[in-house]
Amino acid sequence: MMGRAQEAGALLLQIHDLRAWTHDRHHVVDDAPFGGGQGMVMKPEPLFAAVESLRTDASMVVLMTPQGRRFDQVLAREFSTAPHVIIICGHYEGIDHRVIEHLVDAEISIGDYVLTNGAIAAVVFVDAIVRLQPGVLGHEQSAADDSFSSSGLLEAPQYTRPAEFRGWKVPEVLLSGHHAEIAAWRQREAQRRTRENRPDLLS
Ligand code: JFT
Repeated sequence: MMGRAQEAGALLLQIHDLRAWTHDRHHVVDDAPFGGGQGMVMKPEPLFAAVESLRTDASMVVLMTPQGRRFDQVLAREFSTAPHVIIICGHYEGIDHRVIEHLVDAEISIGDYVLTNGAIAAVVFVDAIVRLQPGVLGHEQSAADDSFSSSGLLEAPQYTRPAEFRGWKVPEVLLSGHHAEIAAWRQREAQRRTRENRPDLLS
């Protein structure tokens, strides 16, 4: 989808190697944490140099981090209108906090589980934003998003042919052609599914 989006001129994705903004022989971007502790921390100098050389007046600087605000469709919509987003995605235990205090506009986490690096989270973040760019997806997108964000419910189950598979039948109402009954069935099933899988969406 990213390829299609770029061909359509909907956006431009550029990937940068932080080591390009180092000056030492070994292009070091990490160091041991002050105060001791496990693992390595990303040094501030290459990150400041990289972001300060890439940003414009219109840039939003995002840091993917497990300590960030939880990413959701509301945030995806917000970022989809930003003219320029710089995403910092490291792969050490953390980042020097001065980067967060003085360089980053938003700390974002894609969810409450632990990944090995921020680039994996960045792929999720970018995908959710790219599909919201005008001209990237057809009309199928807005309808699907609206049903999620405005009804606040999960989608009802869907079926396609055959009407019977291994003895398992598609619910009769979906074959009936009664649009009002189908709508009522989908509403009930959406509520049932939401109660079972995502009770947090109901409270
Ligand atoms: C993990 C991350 C997100 C998000 C950025 C950077 C290094 C590895 C790590 C592992 C354990 C504790 C850091 C990152 C994420 C998420 C994002 C980094 N690591 N601290 N993990 N889980 N949901 N977004 Cl830089």
